[in-house]
Amino acid sequence: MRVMSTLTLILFCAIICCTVTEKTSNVLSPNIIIMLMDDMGWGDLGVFGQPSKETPNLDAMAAQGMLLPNFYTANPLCSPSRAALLTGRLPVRNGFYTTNAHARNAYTPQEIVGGISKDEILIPQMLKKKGYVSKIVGKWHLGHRPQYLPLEKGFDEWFGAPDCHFGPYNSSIRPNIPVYNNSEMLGRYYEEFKIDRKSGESNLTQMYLLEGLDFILRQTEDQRPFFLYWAADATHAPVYASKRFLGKSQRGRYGDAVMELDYSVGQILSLLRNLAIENNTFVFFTSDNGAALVSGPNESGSNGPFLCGKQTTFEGGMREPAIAWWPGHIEGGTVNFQLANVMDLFTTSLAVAGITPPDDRTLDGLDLTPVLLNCPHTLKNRRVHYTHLHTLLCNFSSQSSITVGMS
Ligand SMILES: [Ca+2]
Repeated sequence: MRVMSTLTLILFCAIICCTVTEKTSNVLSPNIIIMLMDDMGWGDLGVFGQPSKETPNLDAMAAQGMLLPNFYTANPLCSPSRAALLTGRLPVRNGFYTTNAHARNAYTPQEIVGGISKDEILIPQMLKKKGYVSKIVGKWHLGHRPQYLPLEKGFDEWFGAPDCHFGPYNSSIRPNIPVYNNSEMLGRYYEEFKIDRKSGESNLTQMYLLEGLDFILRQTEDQRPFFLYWAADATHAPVYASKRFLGKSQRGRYGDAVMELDYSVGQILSLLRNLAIENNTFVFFTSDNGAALVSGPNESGSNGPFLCGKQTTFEGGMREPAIAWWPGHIEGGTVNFQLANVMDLFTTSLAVAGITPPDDRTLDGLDLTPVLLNCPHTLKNRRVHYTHLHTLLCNFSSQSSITVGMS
């Protein structure tokens, strides 16, 4: 296995942390980390009221940063949500807008041939203007054919898979989903990358954690600003966790997966502090869509008080847990009820990096930095309307009060 062991990485950290701290003041552009969970619900975090209170690291992240209770996805399904986040554009603009039932672009298992358009501009492509190095760790889901893969869309590194970890499949016509390191296919889920469907045991989250930590370390040592898109998928059915976490949660296997992701978030934030780059790293935590009640009680999370979940445009499908963290810039322990959206992460990331957004297209995301950096400031004049077919339509120019409609 190419992924280094936890002990090796800790030793590695201890050695280089001492050497990089003095250098990091030369890095002016803030690093950006977006942690995107898969099918994690608004109600899965202790800070949002989860009674089990098994997310101490995320709760601490919120205490040190800003909680955004009114944060939404652009579509209650993996692919269009991720496309909207990375392009800053509505699903109906970026081409990822249909549903599982229609499945033209919105969902990309092996049989689907579509993918992200070459004309769409993604966050890492823009960040290159200022010398950022970008890595995606985990699930891509914007097309599995070579021309659609992450390294074709601005990412410099990738460790993860193009699709969901569904399976196992045993057909030569429908093989298991591959796992890549950059452009090299390392193996497949259920084969070289084990997921035990019976026990739920898998080391994938640990691998994704170590890949993220290793990337942060290397870029810090090289004094290069970085963008880490950490897209772990343990809370997507079939949910999984490593042996250390299995059986530990009061909430069953799904809770075990949440606990391991929470632990991983804590490890990443701790590394930023140990490297003394926490004041120069903007971190945002959220999920791609609401908890997947369609996956059944043992493999789905909680949407708190909100109705329904994934694959619906009710609140439970659209509203996401969201925490912004940037010590020294975002005031700790703040809560802002700004109506916000995953598309804002495109515009906000560019603002954090000091990059002008592209002017040759309509962008639907807003720059949230006035909200994040000047709480309790809020942006006005935003309307959000959800319509049928899992499509989010927005009008940001209206002078009307905020309205939220569901169908
Ligand atoms: Ca998802």
